[in-house]
Amino acid sequence: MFKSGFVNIIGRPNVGKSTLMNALVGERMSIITYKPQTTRHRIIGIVSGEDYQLVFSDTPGFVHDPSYKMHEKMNRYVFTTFEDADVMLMVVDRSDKYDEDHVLIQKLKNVSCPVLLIINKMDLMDEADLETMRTYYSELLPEAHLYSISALQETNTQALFDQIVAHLPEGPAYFPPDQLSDRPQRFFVAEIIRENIFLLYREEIPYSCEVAIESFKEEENIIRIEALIFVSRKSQQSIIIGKGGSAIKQLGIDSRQKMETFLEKKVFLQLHVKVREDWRNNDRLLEKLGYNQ
Ligand SMILES: Nc1nc2c(ncn2[C@@H]2O[C@H](COP(=O)(O)OP(=O)(O)OP(=O)(O)O)[C@@H](O)[C@H]2O)c(=O)[nH]1
Ligand SMILES: [Mg+2]
Repeated sequence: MFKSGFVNIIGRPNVGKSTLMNALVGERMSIITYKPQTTRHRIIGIVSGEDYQLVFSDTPGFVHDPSYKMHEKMNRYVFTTFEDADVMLMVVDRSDKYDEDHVLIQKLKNVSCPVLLIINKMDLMDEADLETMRTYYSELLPEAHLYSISALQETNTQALFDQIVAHLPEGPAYFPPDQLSDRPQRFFVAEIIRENIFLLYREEIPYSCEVAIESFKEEENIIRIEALIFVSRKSQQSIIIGKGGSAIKQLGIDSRQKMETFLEKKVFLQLHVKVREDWRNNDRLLEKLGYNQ
Protein backbone atom coordinates (compact mmCIF):
# COMPACT_ATOMS: atom_id res chain seq x y z
CA MET A 1 0.00 0.00 0.00
CA PHE A 2 1.44 3.39 -1.05
CA LYS A 3 0.94 6.26 1.40
CA SER A 4 1.18 9.96 0.74
CA GLY A 5 0.12 13.28 2.14
CA PHE A 6 0.63 16.92 2.93
CA VAL A 7 2.39 17.49 6.23
CA ASN A 8 2.03 21.12 7.21
CA ILE A 9 4.26 22.81 9.79
CA ILE A 10 2.85 25.79 11.69
CA GLY A 11 3.59 27.79 14.84
CA ARG A 12 4.79 31.16 16.09
CA PRO A 13 7.82 32.93 14.61
CA ASN A 14 11.24 31.64 15.65
CA VAL A 15 10.13 28.34 17.25
CA GLY A 16 12.19 26.30 14.74
CA LYS A 17 9.71 25.35 12.00
CA SER A 18 12.20 25.79 9.18
CA THR A 19 14.94 24.01 11.10
CA LEU A 20 12.54 21.10 11.61
CA MET A 21 11.47 21.01 7.97
CA ASN A 22 15.10 20.93 6.82
CA ALA A 23 15.90 18.17 9.32
CA LEU A 24 12.94 16.08 8.14
CA VAL A 25 13.66 16.64 4.45
CA GLY A 26 17.41 16.25 4.88
CA GLU A 27 18.09 19.26 2.65
CA ARG A 28 18.45 22.95 3.25
CA MET A 29 15.15 24.00 1.69
CA SER A 30 14.05 26.75 4.00
CA ILE A 31 16.16 29.64 5.25
CA ILE A 32 16.88 29.84 8.97
CA THR A 33 18.02 32.77 11.06
CA TYR A 34 17.98 33.63 14.75
CA LYS A 35 15.45 36.40 14.05
CA PRO A 36 11.67 36.01 14.06
CA GLN A 37 9.63 36.28 10.84
CA THR A 38 12.36 34.87 8.65
CA THR A 39 10.09 32.68 6.53
CA ARG A 40 7.57 34.65 4.45
CA HIS A 41 6.13 32.02 2.09
CA ARG A 42 4.81 28.51 2.10
CA ILE A 43 7.77 26.37 1.15
CA ILE A 44 7.43 22.78 0.06
CA GLY A 45 9.95 20.01 0.70
CA ILE A 46 9.26 16.58 -0.77
CA VAL A 47 10.55 13.26 0.60
CA SER A 48 9.92 10.14 -1.44
CA GLY A 49 10.44 6.64 -0.07
CA GLU A 50 9.81 3.13 -1.42
CA ASP A 51 6.17 3.15 -0.41
CA TYR A 52 5.44 6.71 0.68
CA GLN A 53 5.71 10.35 -0.34
CA LEU A 54 5.67 13.16 2.20
CA VAL A 55 5.01 16.70 1.04
CA PHE A 56 6.14 18.98 3.86
CA SER A 57 5.10 22.63 3.96
CA ASP A 58 7.04 25.13 6.01
CA THR A 59 5.04 28.28 6.71
CA PRO A 60 5.72 31.77 8.05
CA GLY A 61 5.44 32.17 11.80
CA PHE A 62 1.94 33.30 12.66
CA VAL A 63 1.95 37.11 13.11
CA HIS A 64 -0.31 38.10 15.96
CA ASP A 65 -0.69 41.80 15.09
CA PRO A 66 -0.23 42.26 11.35
CA SER A 67 1.24 45.71 10.61
CA TYR A 68 1.39 45.33 6.83
CA LYS A 69 -0.45 43.59 4.03
CA MET A 70 2.64 41.41 3.79
CA HIS A 71 1.89 40.07 7.30
CA GLU A 72 -1.72 39.38 6.36
CA LYS A 73 -0.53 37.41 3.37
CA MET A 74 1.94 35.52 5.58
CA ASN A 75 -0.91 34.59 7.94
CA ARG A 76 -3.03 33.51 4.99
CA TYR A 77 -0.33 31.01 4.04
CA VAL A 78 -0.75 29.57 7.53
CA PHE A 79 -4.54 29.37 7.20
CA THR A 80 -4.40 27.65 3.79
CA THR A 81 -2.42 24.82 5.35
CA PHE A 82 -5.49 23.85 7.35
CA GLU A 83 -7.36 23.21 4.11
CA ASP A 84 -5.10 20.59 2.57
CA ALA A 85 -3.32 19.00 5.56
CA ASP A 86 -3.17 15.24 5.97
CA VAL A 87 -1.04 15.69 9.08
CA MET A 88 -0.57 18.93 11.02
CA LEU A 89 2.67 19.63 12.89
CA MET A 90 2.19 22.38 15.46
CA VAL A 91 5.60 23.50 16.73
CA VAL A 92 6.03 25.25 20.08
CA ASP A 93 9.00 26.17 22.22
CA ARG A 94 9.37 27.09 25.87
CA SER A 95 8.60 30.77 25.32
CA ASP A 96 5.16 29.98 23.87
CA LYS A 97 1.96 30.31 25.82
CA TYR A 98 -1.28 29.63 23.97
CA ASP A 99 -4.74 30.22 25.39
CA GLU A 100 -7.65 28.07 24.48
CA ASP A 101 -9.19 30.86 22.38
CA HIS A 102 -6.06 31.46 20.26
CA VAL A 103 -7.02 31.21 16.60
CA LEU A 104 -4.47 28.48 15.86
CA ILE A 105 -5.62 26.38 18.81
CA GLN A 106 -9.25 26.78 17.79
CA LYS A 107 -8.43 25.71 14.26
CA LEU A 108 -6.36 22.75 15.44
CA LYS A 109 -9.26 21.57 17.59
CA ASN A 110 -11.45 21.48 14.50
CA VAL A 111 -9.23 19.73 11.96
CA SER A 112 -10.10 16.20 11.03
CA CYS A 113 -6.51 15.08 10.35
CA PRO A 114 -4.01 13.98 13.04
CA VAL A 115 -2.29 16.81 14.91
CA LEU A 116 1.26 16.33 16.19
CA LEU A 117 2.15 18.85 18.88
CA ILE A 118 5.90 19.26 18.81
CA ILE A 119 7.79 20.74 21.71
CA ASN A 120 11.00 21.94 20.08
CA LYS A 121 14.33 23.10 21.55
CA MET A 122 14.28 20.42 24.22
CA ASP A 123 18.06 20.88 24.41
CA LEU A 124 17.33 24.17 26.20
CA MET A 125 15.00 22.62 28.79
CA ASP A 126 15.31 20.34 31.78
CA GLU A 127 13.03 17.40 32.42
CA ALA A 128 10.79 19.37 34.81
CA ASP A 129 10.18 22.17 32.24
CA LEU A 130 9.40 19.57 29.61
CA GLU A 131 6.95 17.80 31.87
CA THR A 132 5.16 21.09 32.64
CA MET A 133 4.83 21.79 28.92
CA ARG A 134 3.62 18.27 28.15
CA THR A 135 0.93 18.52 30.82
CA TYR A 136 -0.15 21.94 29.59
CA TYR A 137 -0.47 20.93 25.94
CA SER A 138 -2.11 17.58 26.65
CA GLU A 139 -4.87 19.52 28.41
CA LEU A 140 -5.05 22.25 25.76
CA LEU A 141 -5.16 19.82 22.83
CA PRO A 142 -6.22 16.43 24.21
CA GLU A 143 -6.48 14.85 20.75
CA ALA A 144 -2.95 15.83 19.70
CA HIS A 145 0.02 13.45 19.79
CA LEU A 146 2.87 14.99 21.79
CA TYR A 147 6.56 14.84 20.84
CA SER A 148 9.63 16.51 22.33
CA ILE A 149 12.50 17.14 19.96
CA SER A 150 15.51 19.25 19.21
CA ALA A 151 15.35 20.14 15.53
CA LEU A 152 18.76 21.78 15.77
CA GLN A 153 20.50 18.74 17.25
CA GLU A 154 18.19 16.32 15.42
CA THR A 155 17.16 14.63 18.66
CA ASN A 156 14.06 12.46 18.15
CA THR A 157 13.59 13.79 14.61
CA GLN A 158 13.99 10.37 12.98
CA ALA A 159 11.42 8.90 15.39
CA LEU A 160 9.11 11.81 14.57
CA PHE A 161 9.61 11.18 10.85
CA ASP A 162 8.60 7.52 11.31
CA GLN A 163 5.50 8.59 13.25
CA ILE A 164 4.51 11.01 10.49
CA VAL A 165 4.78 8.22 7.91
CA ALA A 166 2.64 6.03 10.18
CA HIS A 167 -0.07 8.74 10.22
CA LEU A 168 -0.16 9.16 6.42
CA PRO A 169 -3.28 8.10 4.57
CA GLU A 170 -3.21 5.78 1.58
CA GLY A 171 -2.65 7.78 -1.60
CA PRO A 172 -0.63 8.24 -4.79
CA ALA A 173 2.67 10.08 -5.30
CA TYR A 174 1.92 13.71 -6.14
CA PHE A 175 5.37 14.51 -7.50
CA PRO A 176 8.09 12.59 -9.38
CA PRO A 177 10.31 10.72 -6.87
CA ASP A 178 13.40 12.87 -7.53
CA GLN A 179 11.63 16.22 -7.13
CA LEU A 180 12.50 18.14 -3.96
CA SER A 181 10.30 21.21 -4.22
CA ASP A 182 7.73 22.96 -6.36
CA ARG A 183 9.79 26.14 -6.56
CA PRO A 184 12.28 27.09 -9.28
CA GLN A 185 15.96 27.61 -8.45
CA ARG A 186 15.58 31.38 -8.66
CA PHE A 187 13.23 31.33 -5.67
CA PHE A 188 15.87 29.64 -3.50
CA VAL A 189 18.52 32.01 -4.78
CA ALA A 190 16.39 35.02 -3.70
CA GLU A 191 15.85 33.36 -0.33
CA ILE A 192 19.61 32.91 0.15
CA ILE A 193 20.10 36.66 -0.33
CA ARG A 194 17.27 37.37 2.11
CA GLU A 195 18.81 35.02 4.67
CA ASN A 196 22.11 36.87 4.45
CA ILE A 197 20.36 40.23 4.78
CA PHE A 198 18.83 38.91 8.02
CA LEU A 199 22.24 37.82 9.23
CA LEU A 200 24.21 40.92 8.19
CA TYR A 201 21.95 43.87 8.96
CA ARG A 202 20.35 44.98 12.19
CA GLU A 203 17.08 46.27 13.55
CA GLU A 204 14.39 47.02 10.97
CA ILE A 205 16.57 46.58 7.88
CA PRO A 206 15.86 42.86 7.20
CA TYR A 207 12.15 43.47 7.67
CA SER A 208 12.19 46.33 5.17
CA CYS A 209 13.82 44.27 2.41
CA GLU A 210 12.58 41.97 -0.28
CA VAL A 211 14.57 40.33 -3.05
CA ALA A 212 13.64 39.76 -6.69
CA ILE A 213 15.76 37.87 -9.19
CA GLU A 214 16.00 39.93 -12.37
CA SER A 215 17.92 37.44 -14.42
CA PHE A 216 19.23 33.92 -13.99
CA LYS A 217 21.37 32.73 -16.88
CA GLU A 218 22.94 29.33 -16.83
CA GLU A 219 26.05 28.98 -18.96
CA GLU A 220 28.31 25.97 -19.31
CA ASN A 221 30.59 26.73 -16.37
CA ILE A 222 28.83 29.50 -14.52
CA ILE A 223 25.43 30.83 -13.56
CA ARG A 224 25.01 34.60 -13.91
CA ILE A 225 22.49 36.06 -11.49
CA GLU A 226 21.22 39.62 -11.17
CA ALA A 227 19.17 40.41 -8.11
CA LEU A 228 17.24 43.44 -7.02
CA ILE A 229 16.88 44.32 -3.34
CA PHE A 230 13.84 46.44 -2.55
CA VAL A 231 13.96 48.68 0.50
CA SER A 232 11.30 51.07 1.83
CA ARG A 233 13.44 54.16 2.37
CA LYS A 234 16.41 55.98 0.89
CA SER A 235 18.27 55.78 4.23
CA GLN A 236 17.93 51.99 4.15
CA GLN A 237 19.45 51.92 0.69
CA SER A 238 22.59 53.61 2.08
CA ILE A 239 22.76 51.13 4.94
CA ILE A 240 22.46 48.16 2.59
CA ILE A 241 25.27 49.55 0.45
CA GLY A 242 27.47 50.60 3.38
CA LYS A 243 30.54 52.82 3.45
CA GLY A 244 32.24 52.64 0.08
CA GLY A 245 30.03 49.68 -0.80
CA SER A 246 31.57 47.48 1.89
CA ALA A 247 28.31 46.08 3.26
CA ILE A 248 26.80 45.09 -0.05
CA LYS A 249 30.13 43.60 -1.05
CA GLN A 250 30.01 41.32 2.00
CA LEU A 251 26.39 40.47 1.26
CA GLY A 252 27.39 39.50 -2.27
CA ILE A 253 30.28 37.31 -1.10
CA ASP A 254 28.25 35.47 1.56
CA SER A 255 25.29 34.97 -0.78
CA ARG A 256 27.41 33.78 -3.68
CA GLN A 257 29.16 31.19 -1.52
CA LYS A 258 25.86 29.72 -0.34
CA MET A 259 24.48 29.77 -3.88
CA GLU A 260 27.48 27.89 -5.20
CA THR A 261 26.94 25.19 -2.56
CA PHE A 262 23.22 25.04 -3.33
CA LEU A 263 23.53 25.10 -7.14
CA GLU A 264 26.78 23.06 -7.23
CA LYS A 265 28.14 25.46 -9.82
CA LYS A 266 30.17 28.65 -10.00
CA VAL A 267 28.05 31.78 -9.62
CA PHE A 268 28.54 35.36 -10.75
CA LEU A 269 26.24 37.56 -8.67
CA GLN A 270 25.27 41.19 -9.16
CA LEU A 271 23.18 43.03 -6.58
CA HIS A 272 21.22 46.24 -7.04
CA VAL A 273 19.22 48.18 -4.45
CA LYS A 274 16.02 50.04 -5.25
CA VAL A 275 13.76 52.15 -3.05
CA ARG A 276 10.09 51.22 -3.28
CA GLU A 277 8.27 52.97 -0.49
CA ASP A 278 5.63 50.89 1.14
CA TRP A 279 6.23 47.73 -0.90
CA ARG A 280 4.87 45.82 2.11
CA ASN A 281 1.44 47.36 1.49
CA ASN A 282 1.48 47.37 -2.30
CA ASP A 283 -0.74 44.52 -3.54
CA ARG A 284 0.60 44.53 -7.09
CA LEU A 285 4.22 44.52 -6.05
CA LEU A 286 3.61 41.87 -3.40
CA GLU A 287 1.99 39.70 -6.04
CA LYS A 288 5.00 40.19 -8.30
CA LEU A 289 7.30 39.31 -5.42
CA GLY A 290 5.53 35.98 -5.05
CA TYR A 291 3.04 36.69 -2.26
CA ASN A 292 0.23 34.90 -4.01
CA GLN A 293 -2.22 34.57 -1.15
N1 LIG B 1 18.67 25.51 20.84
C1 LIG B 1 17.90 25.25 19.79
N2 LIG B 1 17.71 26.20 18.85
C2 LIG B 1 16.90 25.90 17.79
C3 LIG B 1 16.26 24.65 17.66
N3 LIG B 1 15.55 24.67 16.52
C4 LIG B 1 15.72 25.88 15.95
N4 LIG B 1 16.55 26.63 16.73
C5 LIG B 1 17.01 28.02 16.48
O1 LIG B 1 15.91 28.90 16.54
C6 LIG B 1 16.07 29.97 15.60
C7 LIG B 1 14.87 30.05 14.69
O2 LIG B 1 14.82 28.91 13.86
P1 LIG B 1 13.94 28.86 12.54
O3 LIG B 1 13.95 27.46 12.06
O4 LIG B 1 14.33 29.93 11.59
O5 LIG B 1 12.49 29.21 13.16
P2 LIG B 1 11.11 29.43 12.40
O6 LIG B 1 10.05 28.91 13.28
O7 LIG B 1 11.18 28.87 11.03
O8 LIG B 1 11.05 31.02 12.35
P3 LIG B 1 10.21 31.99 11.36
O9 LIG B 1 10.52 31.58 9.95
O10 LIG B 1 10.72 33.34 11.68
O11 LIG B 1 8.78 31.80 11.71
C8 LIG B 1 17.37 29.69 14.85
O12 LIG B 1 18.40 30.43 15.46
C9 LIG B 1 17.57 28.20 15.06
O13 LIG B 1 18.92 27.78 14.99
C10 LIG B 1 16.50 23.66 18.68
O14 LIG B 1 16.00 22.53 18.64
N5 LIG B 1 17.31 24.03 19.71
MG1 LIG C 1 10.97 29.78 9.20
